[in-house]
Amino acid sequence: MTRVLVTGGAGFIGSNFIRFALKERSDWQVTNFDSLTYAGNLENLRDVERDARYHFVKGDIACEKDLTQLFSEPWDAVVNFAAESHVDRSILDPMSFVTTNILGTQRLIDQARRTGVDRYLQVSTDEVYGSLGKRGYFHETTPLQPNSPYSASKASADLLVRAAFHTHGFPALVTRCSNNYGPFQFPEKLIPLMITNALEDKPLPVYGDGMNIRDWIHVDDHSRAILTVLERGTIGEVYNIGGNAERANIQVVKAILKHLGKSEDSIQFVTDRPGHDQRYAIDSSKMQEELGWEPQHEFEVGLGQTIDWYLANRPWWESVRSGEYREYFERQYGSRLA
Ligand code: NAD
Ligand code: TDX
Repeated sequence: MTRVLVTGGAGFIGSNFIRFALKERSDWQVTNFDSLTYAGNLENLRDVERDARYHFVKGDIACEKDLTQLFSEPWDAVVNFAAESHVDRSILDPMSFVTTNILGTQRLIDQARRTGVDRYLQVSTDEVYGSLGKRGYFHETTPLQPNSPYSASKASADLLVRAAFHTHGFPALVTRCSNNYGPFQFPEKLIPLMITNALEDKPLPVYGDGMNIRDWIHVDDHSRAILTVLERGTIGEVYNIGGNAERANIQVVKAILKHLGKSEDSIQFVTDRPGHDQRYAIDSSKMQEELGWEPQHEFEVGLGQTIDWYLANRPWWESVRSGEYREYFERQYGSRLA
């Protein structure tokens, strides 16, 4: 059995990866270590919780005591998804991003080095490269120029991982992926926020002029890329992962409304996000040429399926949209929406 530790596995992408890995690798035993923040939800893994090869441990990657306990037995591989992941929250409250994304990553590296792992994969983001103008792409060699507290904390983590590799020969890999979409994404991110607001006949808050561009990738394609890099990537390397689907935000919002048969009158242009990155676009040719991976989901098809998933899973998003989420939503949009 290969013992794999997945941190942050109760979130959107981590839960998708765990489900995928258990299906694809019958000789894997997967432990999900997650502190269950507002974004962590064990409902996301209801279908695998009875699988004898799956275990859940509640704990915090920034807590030395939790990690010492977790690493009392060695792991073959570690995949670090655990993070504060939302840019707008990092603008309101950067400290939790520093604690989890930077301190937590270094603590994980230290424990993994101390006990010895075969491979450690750091799940990073294209946002570490900053923002593009109309032309060009992010390559693995593009300088890091993060613009938000979130992306600065992710870039810091990438540099700590790089330093561990160069200094100690730590067997690390880094992936940098573009914007994910798909089932179980917390409805604070653009696509699920717009779908759920539309379903509740609420305003759809589009930042600025809606012309900022993101490169969208289906979460299933991201999970497959992570498994590929973990197993076959070259230690010490960075891999960009993109969806080849650049769309302006307003296009995405209109496509959602069209799929739901709703009027565009609910779109409300609101005050822009401070420091809002204009465009992200990923060159993932290294993934294709070296590892034979490429995205398989066509954006408009995947978006339609995702909308249908939210239509069919109303209890899931209604429950996560309660409590703390409402407080956040008020802070975020209270002064922006008329
Ligand atoms: P998410 O916010 O849905 O999930 C994060 C998970 O980490 C949650 O389950 C949360 O409980 C857990 N967590 C947070 N702090 C923790 C801590 N201190 N200790 C243990 N667990 C903790 O995020 P996501 O969208 O699934 O993103 C997962 C990873 O992928 C992140 O590292 C993110 O930076 C990266 N990423 C995300 C995207 C995207 O589009 N969502 C794109 C590229 C990269
Ligand atoms: O209400 C909104 N209105 C709006 O116009 C929200 C929430 C977002 N937006 C815009 C901002 C961005 O241009 O939509 C775009 C996408 O926003 P987010 O979903 O917040 O994603 P982004 O800021 O691009 O970051 C995402 O991709 C990279 C993830 O949240 C990160 O975790 C990942 O690393």
